[in-house]
Amino acid sequence: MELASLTSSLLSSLGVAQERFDDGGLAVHSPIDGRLIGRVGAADKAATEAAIARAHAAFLAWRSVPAPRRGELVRRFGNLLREHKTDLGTLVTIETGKIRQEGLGEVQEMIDICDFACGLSRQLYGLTIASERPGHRMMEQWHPAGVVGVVSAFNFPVAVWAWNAMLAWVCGDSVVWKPSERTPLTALACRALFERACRGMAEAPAGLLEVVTGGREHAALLADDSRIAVFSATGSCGMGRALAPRVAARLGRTILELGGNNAAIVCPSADLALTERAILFAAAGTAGQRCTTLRRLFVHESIADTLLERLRAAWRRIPVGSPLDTSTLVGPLIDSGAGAAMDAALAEAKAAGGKVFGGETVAVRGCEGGCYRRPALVEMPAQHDIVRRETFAPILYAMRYSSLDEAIALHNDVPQGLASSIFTQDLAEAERFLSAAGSDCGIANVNIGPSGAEIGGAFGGEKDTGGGRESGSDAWKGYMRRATCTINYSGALPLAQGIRFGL
Ligand code: UN1
Repeated sequence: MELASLTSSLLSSLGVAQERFDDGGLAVHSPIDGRLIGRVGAADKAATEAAIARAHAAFLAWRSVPAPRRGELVRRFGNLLREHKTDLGTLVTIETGKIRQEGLGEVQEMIDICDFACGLSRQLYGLTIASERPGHRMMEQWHPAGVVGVVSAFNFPVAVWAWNAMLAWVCGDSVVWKPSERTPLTALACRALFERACRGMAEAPAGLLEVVTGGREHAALLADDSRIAVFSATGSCGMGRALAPRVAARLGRTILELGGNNAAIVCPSADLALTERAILFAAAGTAGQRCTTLRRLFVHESIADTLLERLRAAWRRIPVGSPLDTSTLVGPLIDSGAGAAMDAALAEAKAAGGKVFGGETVAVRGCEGGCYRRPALVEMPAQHDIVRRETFAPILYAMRYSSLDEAIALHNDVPQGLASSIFTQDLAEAERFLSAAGSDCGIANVNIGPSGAEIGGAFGGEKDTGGGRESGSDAWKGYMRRATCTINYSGALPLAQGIRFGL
């Protein structure tokens, strides 16, 4: 079946009305073959502001609905995702080019965060604090923050939105979502499922989810609007640098999940078979288009020849092709611009003395308009500038090291600080890597690659990655406001710090 008609039948079965995806100013192309799969309407400034106003009105009602009832809405949405996992997963594959396994995995990640958020809706706990004054009690309360603006990227078009939206809803917030302009169709599908979840739940006001389709200027409208209490954005460091100051100018709150330049250190004692498989998934999976993709490899000099030879053999065999074909492991890049960026990075690496293996264009029959590249493995003599920058493509730079201190120093010597890993059987090495003087990233793993995190942990990173935390652990606190409350039941008025003040 043609991708356009497959897309249209998937959207219909997910409940999206035809006129929403076949008659708008924003053209959507599948990276699989570059052909048109839909046209959605782009919101103008007035429509964006009206969407924020509707979301704000929804927040005013939703904040007073008991949190476990808010969790019930998220539970219903999760059940619809279970029911439609295959259709939505296939749509993710068509719109982003990620392989079927990963498209399904993305929807599973949404289901997981629904379960997590539903449980959380009964656990939004605050502390009680011992007061220094007699007859006084202190406590913390967590209250809904307001409207959460979510700007999401093409590579995880629905899961990363879900991390934000599910927490926002159980926390009593409403959501205005600006999806990537390359992936608005999956956003429309999520909205249709969410509207179904809301039906039959009287407490759920209209406006809990507003989808604003468009480009950077729409993200800027959200950044500038003081009705957006929390601005959560995923994308490049450049995007974060452009938008964060706008939110800061109005003293708003941001949750930023920006670029990564993730590494693995492979120590002499590493289990090489396991390490090889982990590197393959982390570096070549999702065609190198995860923010957690493995981009730098530091291999101990004593095992470098062996490991690099094994990796080259694996790289040679990676099936590159249509992501709809179940034997494919690496699908297309998002567009030809991404292909050009990959070519430019490889040329720069070569000029700096890198030995490039792979990286060539792959012709895929029936997918001539897609941008397919074999993943590249580049052995670098040193951590050159090109290695320190994030190129959103499947390029793995490998370097040799002789001492762990040197490897950790090189590991941390990049602007980004998202995900990291070490492969070792030596407990002391693993602990050093995880210690305060080890990896400086928000995610640090042992004998697992840097990508493919579970939703239960807080997700995000340091330095140019932006410092935000989303998803599990206590990331929910970023979506609420904390009130410190002191109650005096003493009948007297002792002042804190023993201050005497009175006539
Ligand atoms: C991203 O690429 O923006 O840890 C998110 C992972 C996924 C999420 C990636 N769970 O690789």
